[in-house]
Amino acid sequence: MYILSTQASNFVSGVDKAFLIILGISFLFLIGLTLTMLYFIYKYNRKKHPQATQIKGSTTLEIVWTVIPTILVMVMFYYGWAGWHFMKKAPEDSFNIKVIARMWNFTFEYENGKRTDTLFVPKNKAVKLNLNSMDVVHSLYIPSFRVKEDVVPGKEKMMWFIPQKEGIYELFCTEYCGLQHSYMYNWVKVMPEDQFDNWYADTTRQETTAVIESPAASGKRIMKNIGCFACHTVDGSKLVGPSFKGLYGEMQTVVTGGQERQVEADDEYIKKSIYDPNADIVKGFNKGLMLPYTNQLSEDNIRQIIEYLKTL
Ligand code: HEC
Ligand SMILES: [Cu+2]
Repeated sequence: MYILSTQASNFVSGVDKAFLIILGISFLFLIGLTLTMLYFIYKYNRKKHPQATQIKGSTTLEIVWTVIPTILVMVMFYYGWAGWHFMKKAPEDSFNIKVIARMWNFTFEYENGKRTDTLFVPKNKAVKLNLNSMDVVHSLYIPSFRVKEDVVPGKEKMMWFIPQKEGIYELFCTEYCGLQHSYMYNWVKVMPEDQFDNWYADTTRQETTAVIESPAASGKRIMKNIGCFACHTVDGSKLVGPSFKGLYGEMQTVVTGGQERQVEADDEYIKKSIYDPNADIVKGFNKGLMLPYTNQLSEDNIRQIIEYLKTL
């Protein structure tokens, strides 16, 4: 249960307090109303109380049931507001990270150009996430930090927090955003500040894993991380997009500007399919579903992807 988890961020205590107070008030009412109901069933049942009495209003009662709920609602409002209002303003010296949400993955981009699929953050430092969506409305949720915010295309949104405990926490999309919505599931890794600084300074490693691997293996990992397999398979079955099985080097029928034509699936074609997917549409598939990856994949990445496709 998240309620019992530790103070993973500066917002945990405020949110949990509001939650427990509201839960507590709800429980009091549940118990109080149930007991009153049972008592009335007993007291006013037909045998004991055969003759119904007409009651013509009671000012005292009316005042009581207006004033008490108003106070309770104001108490709930107060604690809710107290826990929430400072979520809306990040400290000036926050560490900025750009979040890019798209169907169906999150990418985190750091100011020095580092780009990852796991959110790495330093402990005890204010972190501000600038939220961007490339397509539809997503919502970024980190339950252990008690933060959640919609990611809306064309709108500047942000969230901030101070991670307070080392560890790995869940992060996911909570706005149903299409077929593979459930793929939008990642991790937040909180590291001590010196360890984070070392990780951050090493810009030679773009990706999250540090293992040495073949270009084809890198290609596969990049595709997995960035979410290509949400729409493409490697076993010949169709999803939203064509399967990659046996694609490399084969002739492919595409529609270019309304004209059908045959092209060889070579390096150029694959690169173009990734940077400008809507130029040539594979016959039998829909235009506009795959978005250009121009800002997210370097030429190196594309080379590694091609190496992987060759193995299929
Ligand atoms: C939202 C779904 C979606 C995602 C995510 C996606 N694609 Fe696509 N892709 C498509 C669709 C649909 C087509 C077919 C229409 C077209 O050609 O644009 C396609 C076509 C392609 C083609 C041409 C395939 C062929 O058979 O000729 C390649 C190559 C490709 N995608 C690579 C990628 C790579 C690499 C990624 C990840 C970086 C990716 N796609 C992510 C939907 C997607
Ligand atoms: Cu989403």
